Amino acid sequence: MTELSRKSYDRGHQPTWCTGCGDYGVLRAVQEALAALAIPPHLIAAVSGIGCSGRISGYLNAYTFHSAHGRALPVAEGIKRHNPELTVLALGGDGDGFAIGLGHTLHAARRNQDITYITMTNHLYGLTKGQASPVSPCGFKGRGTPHASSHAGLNQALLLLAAGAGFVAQASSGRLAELIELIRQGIAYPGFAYINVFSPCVTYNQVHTYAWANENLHTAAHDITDLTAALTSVNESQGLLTGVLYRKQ
Ligand SMILES: Cc1ncc(C[n+]2csc(CCOP(=O)(O)OP(=O)(O)O)c2C)c(N)n1
Ligand code: SF4
Repeated sequence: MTELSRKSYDRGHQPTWCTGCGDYGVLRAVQEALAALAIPPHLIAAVSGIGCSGRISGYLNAYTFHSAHGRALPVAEGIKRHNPELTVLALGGDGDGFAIGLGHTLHAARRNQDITYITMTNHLYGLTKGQASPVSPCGFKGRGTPHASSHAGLNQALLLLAAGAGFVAQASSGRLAELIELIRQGIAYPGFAYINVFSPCVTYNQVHTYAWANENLHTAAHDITDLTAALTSVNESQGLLTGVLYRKQ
């Protein structure tokens, strides 16, 4: 049997993401995590939504499906239901999963199928050139939102915890080793696993940069088996925590 390495999950297509985009780190981390788990590519299905982040499915060597905007999860759920032996990943942007796809996100967490859902959060709509997303904080000015967002941003981890996700984690795409390990744990978790990655858009977002992530994200220190503790610290930190935030026993 050939040994699996990161390259085993590389389809050989050159990504079209801007130089420095955080999504490169996510692609690399997914490939490394799959290699660490030694899951053969023919036993993996990766489904993405639409957005810059949605291109990730085209770069992975596995069965992949580039679905419609906000619809990665229902496609992933259907695949898992009919092919339970597959390792199923769903991937997309914060707009994909928390604007048009929010209903699917919450219900997928509630249904707790064994799927790993990874969001690449750049706090805006990258593909359509920088409009605010539901995760953009109040006051955020994007190219398509020049008068600033007038609403508070959603706390993604808090929503997923409340909806019943069994595994919730957050990471920065700039910290590769931690990201690989969290994705590895999420895929290995036997239930719905959510990993939110702060993945900077270097072209349209001059606020949520790699430096912003280093300054503002702190490692979670609560008991990750205690849902009440997780809800409290994720709420009080406004979601700016990294590491495993909750793991249902
Ligand atoms: C049904 C539908 N509505 C709107 C669009 C236009 N659209 C394409 S990508 C996108 C948002 C992308 O933002 P996000 O999901 O955060 O991904 P990113 O590009 O930032 O990675 C939108 C609104 C679409 N493709 N399909
Ligand atoms: S526009 Fe932003 S999100 Fe899209 S590829 Fe470029 S840096 Fe990445």
